[in-house]
Amino acid sequence: KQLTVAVVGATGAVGTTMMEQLAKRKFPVGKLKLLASKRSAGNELEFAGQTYTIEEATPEAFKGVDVALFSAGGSVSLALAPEAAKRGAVVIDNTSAYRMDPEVPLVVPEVNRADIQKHKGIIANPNCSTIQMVAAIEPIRQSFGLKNVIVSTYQAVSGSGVAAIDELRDQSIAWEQGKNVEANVLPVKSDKKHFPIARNVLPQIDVFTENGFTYEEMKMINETKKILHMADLPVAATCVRVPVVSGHSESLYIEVEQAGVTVEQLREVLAKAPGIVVQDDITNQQYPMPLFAEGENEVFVGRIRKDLSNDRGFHLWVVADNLLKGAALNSIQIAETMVEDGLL
Ligand code: A2P
Ligand code: 11C
Repeated sequence: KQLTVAVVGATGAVGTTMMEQLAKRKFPVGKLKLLASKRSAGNELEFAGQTYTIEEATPEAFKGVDVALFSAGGSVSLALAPEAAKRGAVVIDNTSAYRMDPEVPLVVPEVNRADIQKHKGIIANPNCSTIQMVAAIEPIRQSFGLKNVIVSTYQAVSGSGVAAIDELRDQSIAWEQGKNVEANVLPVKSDKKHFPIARNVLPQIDVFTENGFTYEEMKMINETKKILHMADLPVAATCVRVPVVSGHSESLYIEVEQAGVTVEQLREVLAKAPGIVVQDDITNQQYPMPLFAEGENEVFVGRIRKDLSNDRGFHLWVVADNLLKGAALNSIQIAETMVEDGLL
């Protein structure tokens, strides 16, 4: 069956990657609608060798759409996802707008595909840094139980959109030319101050919440509990932006329930898990790095070590392409799972 697919935010960093993935993975696209803001309406984009005209995203644009992939920011999703669902489309939303809504499944297919069944028109795609983390810890949880998670992230600028990628490039060129480095986008466009990302790291992703954690950190904490169905799991996160274009890296500390688990057992479980590649051979300096994860579908795990003071504690280094598994690819995998399960 050929489906009518809408991409909302088609001109953005994630929207563009969604279109590439639809073509590359041969998703059964019968008709494609490319939607963006009024500013882009009338412009043209290529998909699978054909030229498409971008339309403004309005409620009426979703008439006849089977599946709508949203990645145009939370306010666009809040305004238009219910309109799309009302018109019979299944919405797969890549923003944070509906993730914690108890009526909306939050899905990483390798981890909790059964949750899709309960959808009422909207399915949420988790935050990029959450997706790669739960993909790596779910197989460990299944085999050995899970007691605790502490994560520090090293996140690429593409997570903050096209403007942040441009800013890293412009600042790098300005520095090389001995010019003044201007900062207007990062850490958060809407916040009071901006700091350079070239030659720097920024310990702020998204704005701060009242408890001292940022929203990005709270997303990792709350989304992980929801996806794993572990409301009481202790999770802590520190999220940091680094001058990398694409590919989020994470230093994870986890504690498992079972005593006496070995590093070798962890490696074996991860090597067999769907969507995971173990790159862990320190004698040959083999470990995951974002530069080499760019363009790849898998979540890469390495530097697996047992904690030196806790028999149940393990350290891992987890890297994935934030625009692929972290966003566009996971959204398309949700749609593919629905086709497989006869839900689309
Ligand atoms: P546009 O290019 O027309 O502004 P990124 O996260 O990479 O910056 O991309 C944001 C995406 O969201 C772009 O495709 C952008 O389209 C789209 N977008 C922004 N505002 C709206 C809006 N009000 N309605 C629909 N799409 C929007
Ligand atoms: C970042 N994780 O790297 C963010 C981007 O909730 O989908 C994705 C924000 C989100 O800046």
